[in-house]
Amino acid sequence: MTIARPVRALIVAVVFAVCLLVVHFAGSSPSKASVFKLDSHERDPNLDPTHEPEGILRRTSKGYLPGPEGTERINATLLALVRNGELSGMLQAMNDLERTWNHKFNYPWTFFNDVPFTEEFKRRTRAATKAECHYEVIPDEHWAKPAWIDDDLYRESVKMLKENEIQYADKISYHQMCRWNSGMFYRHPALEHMQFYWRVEPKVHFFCDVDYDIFRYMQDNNKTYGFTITLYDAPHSIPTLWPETVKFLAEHPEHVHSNNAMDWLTDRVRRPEHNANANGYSTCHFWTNFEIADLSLWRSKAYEDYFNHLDRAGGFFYERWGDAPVHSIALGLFEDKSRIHWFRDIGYQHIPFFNCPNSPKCKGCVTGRLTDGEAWLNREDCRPNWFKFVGMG
Ligand SMILES: Nc1nc2c(ncn2[C@@H]2O[C@H](COP(=O)(O)OP(=O)(O)O)[C@@H](O)[C@H]2O)c(=O)[nH]1
Ligand SMILES: *[C@@H]1O[C@H](CO)[C@@H](O)[C@H](O)[C@H]1NC(C)=O
Ligand SMILES: *[C@@H]1O[C@H](CO)[C@@H](O)[C@H](O)[C@H]1NC(C)=O
Ligand SMILES: [Mg+2]
Repeated sequence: MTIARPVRALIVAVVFAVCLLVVHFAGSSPSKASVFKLDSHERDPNLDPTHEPEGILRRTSKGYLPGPEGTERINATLLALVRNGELSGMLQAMNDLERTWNHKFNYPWTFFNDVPFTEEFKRRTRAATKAECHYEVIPDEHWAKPAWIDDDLYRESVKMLKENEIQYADKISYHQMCRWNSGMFYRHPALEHMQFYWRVEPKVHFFCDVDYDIFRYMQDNNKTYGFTITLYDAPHSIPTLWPETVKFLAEHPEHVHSNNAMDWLTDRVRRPEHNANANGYSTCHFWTNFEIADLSLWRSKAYEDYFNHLDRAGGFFYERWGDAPVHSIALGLFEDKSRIHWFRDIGYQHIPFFNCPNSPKCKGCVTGRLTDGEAWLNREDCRPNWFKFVGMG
């Protein structure tokens, strides 16, 4: 059989292209994780149409219809704690996520508030999606300051936190919010049958079209936690969090996972502006305003014991323990680190930080740029530490 010359040329070109692809993807293997830099603009394999990992893409047209009867959806929800006064910021965040992802999958939204949502809030958020919306009031026993918190000690502590310039230290609702996000939200009856959630805050942005079912990806790949950005925390907001954790571990060594990320948690970092770490904890944490997680993490015996220990110690009020360091420490100690996934392909911003992949599917952010704020903010990024100890999985 003879092959016409243009066809031969085509075959040569295809072989050449395949070789290039092989070289490209061999070059982006996890072994290069330790040299990750923010300016390395690798194409994200999950966003690349020529390289969609088998099994994660289910672009069925009938399986994700809106409403309770969706056949392909698993038990998962988009979850937002939000105030009535943040309606416009919530609509903006919803519009971004609906446009880039959820209009293809129609996962329900569940909104939480410590007071009832207004009719206007419900009407306008309902109008922003084809998916179901649920509006839930947080029961007082999940939100109120616990009885064992001493008011005088709280007031004295706030003074000290303010001297150390800890933002929101004097806002009791901020402490309540951090505690609720740490150890309460998953106890709400509205989440009883849910397996996964994706946390969304008002005013955040999403930049990239993502064509696969993120929740199914978590399930199919045995992942329990997904993040986009990790940052260092202000050590003065959590001085006794790690010492309390060490006490807890002495009482409950059985909860520590054999494939833990302890070396990541205790990494000795050098940051001139924050003179080292928080009494043994590096302060590197998953930035939880973005969080995709399996609720069974928080419903586990390990986490229940840990949260109760922390809650009794009082640091959600006497200090300003955030749900980000609390979740991060728990994940680093009690979870198999290989089940934690960096969603490099989800373009995301919560002021003042971005996760911006290199892909034509992203619009509105600058590839690889961490912040459009002041230059020192770039030093807050600690993703390279995660990649160093755990890899890019
Ligand atoms: N309903 C309600 N939501 C709150 C309250 N405080 C904070 N939030 C929500 O909790 C999230 C984090 O609060 P935010 O002010 O963004 O804190 P920051 O991101 O740490 O600056 C946002 O989704 C807020 O809407 C509160 O008192 N009531
Ligand atoms: C999913 O939710 C339904 C009720 O909405 C429940 O019957 C079912 O058991 C749930 N599945 C899982 C795996 O939790
Ligand atoms: C998922 O991960 C857990 C924890 O490491 C492990 O025990 C389990 O075997 C894994 N399951 C699959 C299907 O790989
Ligand atoms: Mg916020």
